[in-house]
Amino acid sequence: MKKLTVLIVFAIAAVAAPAVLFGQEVIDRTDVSSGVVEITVTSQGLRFTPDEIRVREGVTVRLTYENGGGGHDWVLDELDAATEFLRGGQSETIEFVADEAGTFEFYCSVPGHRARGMVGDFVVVR
Ligand SMILES: [Cu+2]
Repeated sequence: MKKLTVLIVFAIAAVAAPAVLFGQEVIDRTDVSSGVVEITVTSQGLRFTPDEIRVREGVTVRLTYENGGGGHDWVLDELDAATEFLRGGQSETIEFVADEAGTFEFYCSVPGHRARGMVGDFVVVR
């Protein structure tokens, strides 16, 4: 019986580990339908956390990118949003309007980083 419990714990850990290792984390602010939504994104290595951001169409997004290390930026082409290139420990707050519904990819524009997974989904819902 004890062996079975251990097995089950390992099975759960195996399923949950990728989400933890790869920073799969969602910020859902679709509860806010007007005004300003404040969101903070961090990065460690080549991973953004959260890597999924959900907001409602029409809100103003005040997004702070806190760079946890290395040289990176945070770019979202479809909504004309981008930080400057930031060094580790630097942060920048930008504001933009989520004026188009859809699922868009945000990414780091440093060569090679997007391809290596420094991306996330920015979801704008109606
Ligand atoms: Cu980067």
